[in-house]
Amino acid sequence: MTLSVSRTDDRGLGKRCCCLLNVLLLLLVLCSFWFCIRSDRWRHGIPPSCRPQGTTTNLSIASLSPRDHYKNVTSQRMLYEKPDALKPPRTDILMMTPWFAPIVWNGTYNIDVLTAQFQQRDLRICLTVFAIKKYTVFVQTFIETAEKYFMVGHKVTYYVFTDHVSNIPIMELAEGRRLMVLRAPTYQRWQDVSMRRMEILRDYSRQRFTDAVDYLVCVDVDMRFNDEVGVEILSDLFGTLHPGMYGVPRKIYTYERNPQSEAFIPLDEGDFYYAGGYFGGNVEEVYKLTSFCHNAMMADKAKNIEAIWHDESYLNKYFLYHKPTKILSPEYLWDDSFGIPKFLKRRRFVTVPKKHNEIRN
Ligand code: 48C
Repeated sequence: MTLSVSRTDDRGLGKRCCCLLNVLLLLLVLCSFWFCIRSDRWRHGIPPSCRPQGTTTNLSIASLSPRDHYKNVTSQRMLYEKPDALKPPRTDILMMTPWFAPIVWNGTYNIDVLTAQFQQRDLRICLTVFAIKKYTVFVQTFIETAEKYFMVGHKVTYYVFTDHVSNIPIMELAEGRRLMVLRAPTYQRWQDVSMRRMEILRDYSRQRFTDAVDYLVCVDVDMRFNDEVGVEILSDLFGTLHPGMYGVPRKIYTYERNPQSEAFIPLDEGDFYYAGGYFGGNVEEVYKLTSFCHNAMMADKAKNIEAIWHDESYLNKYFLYHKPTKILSPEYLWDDSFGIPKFLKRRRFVTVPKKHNEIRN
């Protein structure tokens, strides 16, 4: 069968092709015009702090506070041992992650140099804890030991979230230190109390901390400070190695393994196992972390799923795909029931012994 196309058909076909081409051209022009409009609106529609790199912002350099000008920090004359480029200060532990985030261990940094740098930035540090129901009993020891060891000499505001404001003791604080007691809702299950911390930290990061805080440090309250914790921990986004999981293969990590859960991590993935009781960073990063964790928990809750270690499971999922810029060693969150291994030169923040079933119910 031959396919014949007559002349009149030829002309008709030619006209149709020409119209089609015109329509396509018009569509192309309209689309590219629309795209230009959209992308411009997208760029100016998001808050300055979230703008992609390289976009023009209306934030004039002069308006940045000294705290923002990290590069304006200078060092003064100081005497200390020269670092040796060929001999690391410690060889018994990992000092740096594969993505160049420092892991903070005693003996691997010079606190005087770091303090001199941070001191010039006049930092406002916020330490947050939740003391809901019976956990108010831990606040006194927590604050007393923080006064002795946590960021001594720097401006620190304690934010204590509680359902019993009257149970929080009035305490004498050093100069430059404040205690804010804020009401927080309570929940029947201790797991919910623990998980809902992410929601409250998200809301405060967005509404209150933005202009009042430079770094957030979010920790468990049933703990006490036992040794110095200084500016060495500060970074845009930091987590802490869990005291029970620092030396095991990734498939042993107690990640959430249910593929239906938002906290799911497969057996062949995972860098470290991070403790739920100690994380922080700048306000924007903590906002993103807490927002992710809360949204993920709510999505699981809607499917009647709760991750194996609650907020800690969602935190680990977040850190897997949003790598922390610094990691604290288990010196910063230790449980003496694990003994004192050789590599553990300092125990800076330790659990307070308690009978879990009594204190939680
Ligand atoms: O404040 C409470 N009250 C509770 O009844 C249960 C948990 N909490 C908060 O969540 C405390 O701030 C706890 O430190 C934290 C959950 N962490 C723990 O219970 C252990 N440190 C694992």
